[in-house]
Amino acid sequence: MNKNAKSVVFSGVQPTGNLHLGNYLGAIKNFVELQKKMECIYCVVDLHAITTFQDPKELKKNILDTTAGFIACGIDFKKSIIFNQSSVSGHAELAWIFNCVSRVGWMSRMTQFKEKAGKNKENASVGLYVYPNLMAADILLYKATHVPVGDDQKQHLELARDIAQKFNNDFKVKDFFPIPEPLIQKKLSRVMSLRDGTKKMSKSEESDYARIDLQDGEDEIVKKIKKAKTDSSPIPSKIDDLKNRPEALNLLNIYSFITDTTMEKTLDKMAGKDFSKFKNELSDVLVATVCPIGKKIKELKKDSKYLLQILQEGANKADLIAQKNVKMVKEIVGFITHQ
Ligand code: AQP
Repeated sequence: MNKNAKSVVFSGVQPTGNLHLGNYLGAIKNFVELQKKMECIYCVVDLHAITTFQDPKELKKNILDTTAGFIACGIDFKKSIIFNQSSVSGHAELAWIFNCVSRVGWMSRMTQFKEKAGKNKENASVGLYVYPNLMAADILLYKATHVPVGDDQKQHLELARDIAQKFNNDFKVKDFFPIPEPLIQKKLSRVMSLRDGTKKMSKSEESDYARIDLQDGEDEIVKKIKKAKTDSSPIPSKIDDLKNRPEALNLLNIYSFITDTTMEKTLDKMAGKDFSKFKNELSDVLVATVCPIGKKIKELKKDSKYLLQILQEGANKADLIAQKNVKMVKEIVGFITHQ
């Protein structure tokens, strides 16, 4: 990375449903930490959301709920910029230019498209296919240098790096776009589904029992953890013995991460116990972490005017940076720009 580039953090969350434990531990917790030391821009990525059909009324509600989630988790809108993506036109403009920089071969390697499109690829939206180019535009529109994401977004971020590099090379503008660095939680990069430890916890998973929503109350959390899939063996004493036990590994990982201990220490404490005892302790730490956030989200949701005002102010600030950078990009590309 160019050593002179100013550190700027950008990340986004799709308003496609309720925020869950995976979003929080994998990404948003890191957003909160980063605002202590860097300039941060956090976006509710509604343009990404419509790559799969969203009911318009539901989408509006989800944009506000995600904004409430950001604030309830600890993002300070006075320090960091919070806004919704579609209110800054630079995202769509730069995405088009990147559609022309990015290569079809690069797109066809993206595993998330294959997973989300499923068997019926012909019927997936074109937007879903070029989604990673829009994500590159989101980041590079602000010349962001650091991107906190969950491990599932690593491949998209590599593509953003390739696009930045190709743009700089093609147009001979060395260092114009920084090459953004992913910031992925080392200890817990991917929270897995409570029903299937080989799949990530996700908003779009049909079963509610697959995830802990940040708005779940104590009873729901206890019930979901009780029902979480495990196996019949007791908790082992060695990490290696968790190799073929994805559900057990996931629950122990979540516990270790939230209690800020190493997996070794967790296993020292829990080895030999059966899962029902461990699940009680896991529920306790989850209730203590999640319920205060959920309570705050519910309070904030009552005041949509307040949330709209935060988004409006954030959009104004983001747009100032975006317009300046889009103008420069247009000039580099050879477009005629006007005052
Ligand atoms: N299970 C997860 N573990 C760790 N990190 C996760 N993230 C999402 N799920 C997990 C991270 O959260 C940020 C926001 O993700 P997103 O909502 O914009 O998109 P997504 O990854 O597609 O999330 P979902 O929940 O799976 O949504 P749907 O079901 O709508 O596709 C990202 O940084 C992501 O890595």
